[in-house]
Amino acid sequence: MAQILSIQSAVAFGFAGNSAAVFPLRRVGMDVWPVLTVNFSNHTGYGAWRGPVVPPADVAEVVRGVDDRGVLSQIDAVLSGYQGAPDMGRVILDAVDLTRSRNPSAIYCCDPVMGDVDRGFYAVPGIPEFMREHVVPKATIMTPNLFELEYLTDRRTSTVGDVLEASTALRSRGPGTVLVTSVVGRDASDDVMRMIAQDEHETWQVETPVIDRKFTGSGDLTTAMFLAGILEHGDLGRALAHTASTVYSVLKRTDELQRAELALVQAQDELVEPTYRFQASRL
Ligand code: PXL
Repeated sequence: MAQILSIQSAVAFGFAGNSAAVFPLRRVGMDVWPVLTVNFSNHTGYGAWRGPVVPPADVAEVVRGVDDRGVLSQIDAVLSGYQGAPDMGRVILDAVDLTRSRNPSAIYCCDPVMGDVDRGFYAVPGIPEFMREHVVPKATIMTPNLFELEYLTDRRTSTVGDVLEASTALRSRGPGTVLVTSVVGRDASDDVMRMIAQDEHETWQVETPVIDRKFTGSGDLTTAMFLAGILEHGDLGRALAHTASTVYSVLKRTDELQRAELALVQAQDELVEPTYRFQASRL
């Protein structure tokens, strides 16, 4: 069973960060050890929230305590998402270094959570810059949405070809595998949402119908499912297709139930046997 050290936010109400990733990862058979970067009442998309950012030194202490148990060598992947504070990035990279010193084959999967086309940047200042300069070179897998990809590579994209070039540019700076999410059809029909996955050997694309509403936490769920697929069998096209199928099926169910937050509990079986199945095509 793969073991994942997942350093992300936690919310009491709703599903974002670790609160959107931990249960799905466990539901598909991954052994997750959550480390919390913030302990908020709810995700920040509500515009108001309460609760602390965990001081980065305290996050480091938790990781150090796990290391004291002598178990970091069992970790297959470090996963990071919403960071909360600019100096959290350094603590996370230190956790990656420590984990790799215990298990040199551990991978680092980074969702560079900083913004999206609808909200612009929502990460606090300093985080995007740190991601671009220091995190990109260390990551094994990165899962930017289109907005984040454009920032990280300092490129604008309008066609799928542009996205592929930007993804290649990102890969050349560090992460061997890149998953680009929220690629909306600008050069094809507008009612399609694409994800594109690329590594040194292959590029795959999958298309799903657009559901006309926003789902906070869907990116966190997407990264978690993609990482699970890569850890489980390592097949890029299969991981991409399964990610699209499970995430779309959960979102569809969430929409049908008219829930404000992801219907992760109600739709948990979709994570294993998705109702809607999409094939990935090789580009
Ligand atoms: O889905 C990204 C995310 C994670 N964690 C927290 C957030 C958000 C996005 O708003 O607020 C706390």
